[in-house]
Parts: sequence; C-alpha cells; structure tokens
Amino acid sequence: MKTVSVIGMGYIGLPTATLLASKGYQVAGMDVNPKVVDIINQGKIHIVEPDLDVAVHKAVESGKLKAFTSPQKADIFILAVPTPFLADKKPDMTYVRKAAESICTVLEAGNLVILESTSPIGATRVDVAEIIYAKRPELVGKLHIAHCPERVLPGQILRELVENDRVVGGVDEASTKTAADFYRTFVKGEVLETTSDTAEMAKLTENAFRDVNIAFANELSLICDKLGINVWELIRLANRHPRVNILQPGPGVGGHCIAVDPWFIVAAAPEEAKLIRTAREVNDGKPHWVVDKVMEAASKSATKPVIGLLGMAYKPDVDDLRESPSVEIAHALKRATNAEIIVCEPYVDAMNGFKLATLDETLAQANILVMLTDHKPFKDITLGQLAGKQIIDTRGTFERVMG
Ligand code: SAJ
Repeated sequence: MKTVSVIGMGYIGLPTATLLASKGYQVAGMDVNPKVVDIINQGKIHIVEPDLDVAVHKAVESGKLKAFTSPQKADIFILAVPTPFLADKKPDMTYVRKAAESICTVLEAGNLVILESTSPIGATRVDVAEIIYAKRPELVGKLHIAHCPERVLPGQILRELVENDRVVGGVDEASTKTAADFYRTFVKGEVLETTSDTAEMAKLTENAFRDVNIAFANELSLICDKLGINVWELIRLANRHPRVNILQPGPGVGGHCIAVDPWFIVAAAPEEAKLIRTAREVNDGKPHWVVDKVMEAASKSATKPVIGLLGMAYKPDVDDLRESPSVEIAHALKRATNAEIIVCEPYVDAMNGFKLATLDETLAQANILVMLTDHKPFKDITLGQLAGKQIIDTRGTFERVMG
C-alpha cells in the first residue's frame, strides 16, 4: 500500500487524510499550525463536521494517520490548502505556492502530486508544476502532477468524499491516468479524466452555477418584498413546474467557496463573465438589504429596540463563520445603531466583537428577531415564543410556525 502526505489539515485535508487512512494508506497529515497537529495526534478534531471526530479517532488509533508540522516523504502528495481572494478579487495563490515549495525538500522521482484546492485556471501548471520544477529541475518529467478539485458539501463531507464523481486533470496524459487510478482506489463515484485547465474550470463553474441560481432566488426575494408577495410560497408554486427548480433566498451567500470562486472566472475573463459577476453582486448586496430591513424595524419599534440575531455560521448546522453574511450583518448593525444587539450561535463558543447568548436568552430579550442561519435548534421555536416581536425571516424558517 502506498504512502500519502496531505498538506493542509482543514475542512478538506483532514477528512481526506482520514478516509485514506481508513482505506489502508499510511497517511501523514501536515499543517503549519502546531495546535492543529497536536489535536489530531490526540485523535480529536478542530472543526465541526458530522462523524469526523469518530473517524479521526479511529484513524489515529490504528496508527494509519499521524500529523506533522513539516512535510513527510510519501508516494502521493495532496495539497489541500486555502485559495482565498485578494482585495481586488483576484485569486491569492500564496498558500498553494508555499505548499508546493514545502514538499520540494521531500519529493522523489515517481511521486504523484495532486492539487485539490479550488484554483484559477492554469494553477496546476504554474503554481504547482513550475514552482516544483524551478526548485527541483532534476525531477522534470519524473513526477506526475494533477488537479482533482474537491467537491464535497460541508456537513456531508465524509459521505460525499466517497460517493461524488471526481474530475481529474493532469498536466500531461500520464499524470491524468496515474492520479485517476489513485482516486479509483477509494472513490465509489465515477472518476472522469480531462486536462488540468478543464478540471480547474469545472470546479469554478460548479460553484458559479450555484451562485447564479442563488442570486436568482435572492433577487426574487427583493422583488417579492416590493410587490407584497410571499416569496417562499411563490417559489414552492413555481417549482411545481417540471423544469423549474428555484433555490432558496437567504441573507446572502457565505462560505469560502461559492462567495469566492466565481470571482476567479471573472478575473480570467472580465469582459465575458457578465452574468457571473452580476450574480456575485446580487448576492453580496443581500446582507445590506437585510440590515436596512432591521433598521426600518428598529425605527418602528414602540419600545427600546432589542435586536436578536439567530445564526452566525454561513449555513445551517456548521460552525464555519468564514465569509458569513450573518457575521457581516451583525457588524454592520453594530456600526449603524445604538440599539442592543443579541447574537445567538449555538455551534461556536465565541465570536469577535460580540458576547454570545443562548437561544432562550435571545427569545426572552429581543423584540426584533432576525432569522439568519436556520440551524436545527431554531426550527423548534414556537409561535408563542415569537409573540409580540417584529420578525425578519431571511430564510423562511418561521413560515411553518406562522403559516
Ligand atoms: N444558500 C442559499 N440558498 C440556497 C442554497 C445555499 O442562500 O438555496 C447559501 C448558504 O446559506 C451558504 C451559501 O449559499 O451561505 C453556500 O452554501 P452551499 O451549501 O450551497 O455550498 P457550500 O459553500 O457549503 O459548498 C459548495 C458546494 N458546491 C456546490 O454545491 C456547487 C460544494 O459541493 C463544494 O465542494 C464547496 O462549495 C467547495 O468547497 O467549493
């Protein structure tokens, strides 16, 4: 059985390393953060993802997964580091380049290097292959280098890692084949072969597709608000058409993927990517619209307004606050009003700038209640608990309660 070194022990790297360990690979997980390495080596996890704690515990206990702060020799290297964007919305490839550089000291002829991070077109050739070959010119033609974008949905990572189809694209045909064969050893879905450029674009396209569709729902929510139409009922009805499937409006689009990746397409083809850019702008505009609605409610409040914000994570039942529209709304409200703001986020212990309240405290104190992230515990809120409050429901959660 081959050895695998996974660089980056985050939301993708850690579950991937764990899955590979469970399939019998000897896996070294590498992370620059010594605290993360410590936690993993204790068989524990530093992120929230269903069932991951048990799987990591098992993998570490079996001796198949061990974490390190420096890269270890292996047959296969998987780079799973973040690719955020810069202030000008252009991709920031610093982490990928650093990860590629970091493995140069341990690479050997015959190794397979896979970039899993969502990346702009050309990154596998330029930010991985060129970087490695500049440092290790004697390895030119002796490595296999490919892109296989991760496609898993946070909250369902362990299942989707195995079940989803994968797109694999090498910098040359031999790389494509070698990388695809590796994925076939642990993926139940189909492994589809292409070039590294097309694999990069495929991943960006998937997320841009979802972003455009969410933007459609968000735009509808603004239109319906203006026209006095219940957008949730409208979408339910329109979706009864056999070829219509509208997504759900929300407070905006968050996370480190869908709110980021479409910009990589815009950066690559700014003239052509009109719809993709507009969708980003529509979704980025939604939190401001929510803030305006809350301010309007506060101005109408008969008593001193106390604003209760429910859910800070970027989507239901995860603990991830990155690029979360709810967090943006909380900070914007703090800047815009002197009214008391109560923040409830059951999945995290602390949040910058706010003291977190329990759901009971929030329901007891707030007279303006804003549903931002519809976590499971919020779905049990009853009509009685909403009585006498102004409600701003960005997710349609209270529709069921209020009818
Ligand atoms: N959202 C809505 N309305 C919807 C669906 C989602 O407002 O109807 C919002 C969510 O609340 C959240 C954001 O969109 O703020 C994104 O959530 P998501 O569940 O759509 O997606 P992510 O960001 O958690 O994961 C996406 C997935 N991509 C696609 O579904 C095309 C996942 O498969 C990718 O692997 C992941 O991005 C990634 O890492 O790129």
